[in-house]
Amino acid sequence: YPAVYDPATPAGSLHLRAVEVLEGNWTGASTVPSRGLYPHQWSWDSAFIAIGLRHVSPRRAQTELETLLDAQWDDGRIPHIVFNPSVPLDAYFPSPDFWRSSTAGRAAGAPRTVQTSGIVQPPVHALAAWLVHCADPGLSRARGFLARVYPRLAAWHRYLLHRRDLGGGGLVSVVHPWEQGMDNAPSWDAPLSRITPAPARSFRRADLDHGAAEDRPTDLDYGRYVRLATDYRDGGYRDGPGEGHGVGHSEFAVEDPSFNALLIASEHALARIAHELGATGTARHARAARLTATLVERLWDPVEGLFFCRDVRGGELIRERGVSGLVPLLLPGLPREVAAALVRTLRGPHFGLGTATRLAPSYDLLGEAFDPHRYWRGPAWFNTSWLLERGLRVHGERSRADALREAVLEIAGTSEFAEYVDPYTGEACGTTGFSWTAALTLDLLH
Ligand code: 9YW
Repeated sequence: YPAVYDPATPAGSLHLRAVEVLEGNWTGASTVPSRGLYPHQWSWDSAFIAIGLRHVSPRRAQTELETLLDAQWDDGRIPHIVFNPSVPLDAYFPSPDFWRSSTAGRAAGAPRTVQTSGIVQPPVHALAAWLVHCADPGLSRARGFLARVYPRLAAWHRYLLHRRDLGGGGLVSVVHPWEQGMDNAPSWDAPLSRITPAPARSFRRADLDHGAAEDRPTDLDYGRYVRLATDYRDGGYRDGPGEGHGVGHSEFAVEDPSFNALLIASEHALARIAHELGATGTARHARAARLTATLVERLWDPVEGLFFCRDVRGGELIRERGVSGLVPLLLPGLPREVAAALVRTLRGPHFGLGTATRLAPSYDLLGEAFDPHRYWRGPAWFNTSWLLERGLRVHGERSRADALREAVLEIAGTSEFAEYVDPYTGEACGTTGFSWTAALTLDLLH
């Protein structure tokens, strides 16, 4: 296939190339994010992958989600990684012998037959399940797809809302930067600075075998990631006293706008799923509306026109401008003035969409920590662009949504479906042949 995306060639070739990426990354029961760097199944990757895969094979898209849900813990958590037992232990760090899910996670109900991590990732799954169903309702009904996944997704949301409300204000907290999915975002710098890093020699990073060191998190970041994960594991992956309200054990607890917005979007999807299965779904829509109000109350800054993370330990908003603060645009129930302000911020000097950039950067272009190549500290990612495209459309910003869609399709093609790109030039960073980039390209082509 052509090495460079040529807008003159039919969109079909982009479609074929995206399908080839997903074929190449399919293992028989799920899709790896990328062959070299990420050789297992990742939670929110699988949700985005299923959203694209549904246009190619609704059956495989269902399987993708079912495989992930088969690794769900009894307490309802969906682990952030499901390990492939045929991959050598040293291919990815932290490996199953670090997480020790089947022993350390016993009390929390980790599965016995499959090895997983013990932390979570953003809850995009109910949204994905609903979209997968919609791609082929006949097949979905024939296989009882929604009836099987609904109780699991409901348990997942229950876990988050009951065990992870560490701030006690109704929102979910993450206890590790990996849980939020934007691993080294500058928003984590302040809460992470309190964490004593694990000694560099106590672990071996496998990511540097595949990615350029200057595109990846630093060793100091990794030392802190390892410390937090070790402490969580050694505490049996317990989340806190009693029902989980209050700060609990974790030294790191942050309410993140993107994580919570995705939960709310998924709660709306769960309401639709409930309705399809014969219930009303009204209670779930009402809960999603209440959560939207809580999100605005706790994390919205009207002066900045942006949502910020809340450091539950320190009790304050973390005033770093990240793409995570724009993701709530996805929510249909957002107050009109909040949505309008988010669109202005997206186009303004800090994110520059439509002027300085064509895809939103992961972090403030004017921020002190901005680095156009380093992972979540500046580069543009395709999943966040997909979420913002949806958000613009939901709030009636049709021409801006169209422009963002065009940019995603073009840059996904020219970058060989990169993991992330320089937000100014579109130059590929990280790995190429990245599954969610290919999957979300397919979704936007349909
Ligand atoms: C890592 C798999 C994952 C994504 C995360 C991303 C990265 C893993 O890759 O984390 O080793 O750094 O930050 O969002 O799910 O694609």
